[in-house]
Amino acid sequence: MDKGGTMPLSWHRESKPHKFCPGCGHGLVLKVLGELIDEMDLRERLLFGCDIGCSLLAWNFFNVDSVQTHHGRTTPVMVGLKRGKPDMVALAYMGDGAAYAIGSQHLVNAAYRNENIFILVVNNTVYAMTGGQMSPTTLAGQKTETSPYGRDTELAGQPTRGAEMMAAIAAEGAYVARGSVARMIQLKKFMKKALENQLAGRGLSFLEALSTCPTNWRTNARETWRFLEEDMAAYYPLGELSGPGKEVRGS
Ligand SMILES: Cc1ncc(C[n+]2csc(CCOP(=O)(O)OP(=O)(O)O)c2C)c(N)n1
Ligand code: SF4
Ligand SMILES: [Mg+2]
Repeated sequence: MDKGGTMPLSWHRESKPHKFCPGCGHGLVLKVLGELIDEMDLRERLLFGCDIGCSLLAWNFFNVDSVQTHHGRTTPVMVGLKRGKPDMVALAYMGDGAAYAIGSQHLVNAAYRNENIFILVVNNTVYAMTGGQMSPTTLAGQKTETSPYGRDTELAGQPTRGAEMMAAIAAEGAYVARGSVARMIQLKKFMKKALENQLAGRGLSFLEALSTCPTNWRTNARETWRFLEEDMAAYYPLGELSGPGKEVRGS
């Protein structure tokens, strides 16, 4: 601030208001990422790939090189960019629908090949951008636009535990964790370790962030947070699943 209390002009040029709904978790995940871009001096090195879904609202949010692709294809696009530009830090940012439905083959192949990229999945249990349809991570019994009586696991199967799937495939050196926007300090620690893993050239880094979508959940603030902290965290335990010095699950 200058003495008159106004912001320097450069701040106005470099920051933008976000476009997420009030109470959305995407903004919290990106806040952590933004802090780490500055703290780890990544602004000139980061390749930010975002997917289709509400994640794409971040495509001009950071002053870094960015690219947007469709439904989980952000993973192979970032693999290609990283192979071509190994000194850059490649981040594929996507939702649960993109990652675990149409893009799941790319996750599996990236894990088997231990690609040296960072995949960050924001799990809000729905296809949010298109109006809140059931996604692979919709909880058993959870009501959505396409499961108005609640997810029937006899018909739709059990919700996908993506971090567990990735940890089961992950090679030596891969980093796999699950955090939550309800635990910002832990989320930042996990995200930093994921970025450090790539910088050390150890291979795949995968972080799932449990997140909120009050617009499609149709929840007030109290029920939004309760669903995140109780229902989601019970089925999707927080912690590190793979990697050096991992924290005990559920901590
Ligand atoms: C091939 C293809 N199928 C479907 C769509 C429609 N579509 C756009 S965003 C979206 C939902 C994305 O959900 P998710 O990945 O969980 O991200 P969120 O919006 O929840 O953050 C869908 C189904 C599309 N754009 N392309
Ligand atoms: S629809 Fe849901 S995920 Fe998308 S911006 Fe709104 S609250 Fe966030
Ligand atoms: Mg989603």
